[in-house]
Amino acid sequence: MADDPLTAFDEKLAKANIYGQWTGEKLFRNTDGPQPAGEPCLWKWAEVRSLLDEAAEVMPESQTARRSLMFDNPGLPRGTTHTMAMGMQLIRPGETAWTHRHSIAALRFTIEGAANLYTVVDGEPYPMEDNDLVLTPGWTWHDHHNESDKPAIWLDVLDVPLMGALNQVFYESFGEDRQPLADESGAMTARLGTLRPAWEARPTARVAVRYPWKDAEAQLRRLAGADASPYDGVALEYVDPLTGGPTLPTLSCWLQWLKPGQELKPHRRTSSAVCFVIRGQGRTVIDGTEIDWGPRDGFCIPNWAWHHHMNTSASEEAVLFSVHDIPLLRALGLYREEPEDSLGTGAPPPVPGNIADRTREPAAEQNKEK
Ligand code: 1HN
Repeated sequence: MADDPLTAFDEKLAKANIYGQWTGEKLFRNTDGPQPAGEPCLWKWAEVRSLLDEAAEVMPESQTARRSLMFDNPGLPRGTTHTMAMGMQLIRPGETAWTHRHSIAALRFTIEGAANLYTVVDGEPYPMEDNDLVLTPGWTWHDHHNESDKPAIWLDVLDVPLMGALNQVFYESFGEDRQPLADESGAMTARLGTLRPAWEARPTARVAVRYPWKDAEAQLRRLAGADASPYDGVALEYVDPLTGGPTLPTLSCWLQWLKPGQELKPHRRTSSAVCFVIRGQGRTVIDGTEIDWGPRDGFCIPNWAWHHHMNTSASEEAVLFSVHDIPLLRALGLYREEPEDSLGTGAPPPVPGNIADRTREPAAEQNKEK
């Protein structure tokens, strides 16, 4: 028994599986806001590309899973950021990555695509040509098929670490390689329908699953050069055309355009991001770490880390694809930015100082400041 009565009492509480909130430690250690989770990291295309070829040799069948090389942040127990996992997947000509579904939401950004490379999502085939974005929302059946004559590669981004942390991972295999197509003819007319079977309890597929590059690029060309955000440059968010909201309940996808030589201003947001370089050369400085990127490299920006992008080429534009866990945070009222709310989200201003210090101040002292 400790001599000090409070320490003795704390020991007594522990035996009853109780602790006094005053001991603090277990609830929150840091009262100065979030510490960025994980490290800023870069995955170079040349290395990943050669590892993908090697994966195709040592793993000739896709087996029960996917031939996806997942980018692992060495500063985290799992994931590329604390909420998202990014990887690159290769399927060989004639291969199928067979049908399954999971509560995890995912998206694919096509790196080396073809007209007859496609993902089937709840019975609808969606072609994956270069730079097309295809969503596989949580709990949708999906399988990938490469009916072209060359290997196909795409970027996978999923909310795996988030679903893991919430202990919400459900997984089901369809039991066959291919799911039946809704349209028996198999015509690849990626559905952009505004009518659905009313007798089905809920929509079987979201209206927007595929975002063709030709539309995205046209929009980028239209807005390139606009006097846009000093922090994000010309940043375009992919939206669900029905709701105007983000692509997925947890994840939002962006395209960013940086003019030659452009350097953006540093800021930080409570969200984290994973980025893929569509074209160009540049540098992103993340909490003092310099990440020098080129075409098809991937990198990550931990949450609440100060960062800014620059296009280091004096003559070429740079275009980034990125995925942010902003919708998740907005839904919970947790989205914030410093030094200002550049997205117009109405995010609360940053709270300076230390909660613990303030709660220890006598009430009279606090009142004097007001
Ligand atoms: C998954 O289902 C796919 O469907 C790719 O292609 C990568 C990584 C973790 C968990 C599920 C796919 C994945 C994955």
